[in-house]
Amino acid sequence: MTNFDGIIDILDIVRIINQIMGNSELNEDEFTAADFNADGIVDILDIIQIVNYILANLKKSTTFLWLQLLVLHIHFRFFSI
Ligand SMILES: [Ca+2]
Repeated sequence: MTNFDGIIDILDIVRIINQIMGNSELNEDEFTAADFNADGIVDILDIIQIVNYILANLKKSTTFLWLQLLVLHIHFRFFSI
């Protein structure tokens, strides 16, 4: 489970996105933590599951709205032609 600072939050997602986009590298422990579904790959599916995990713990807040925008952005970035 993502545990860069002991809390799963937006910063973890940003770091994973940077890893996927090739902007930064996760170390071995971070990679293991980021591989949320434990399939040996850190990708968009892990981000979606992490976001869902966060949303399960957050309902109404500005963070929730921020995450919705982030998810829309991710979908556009990865799934648009
Ligand atoms: Ca994975």
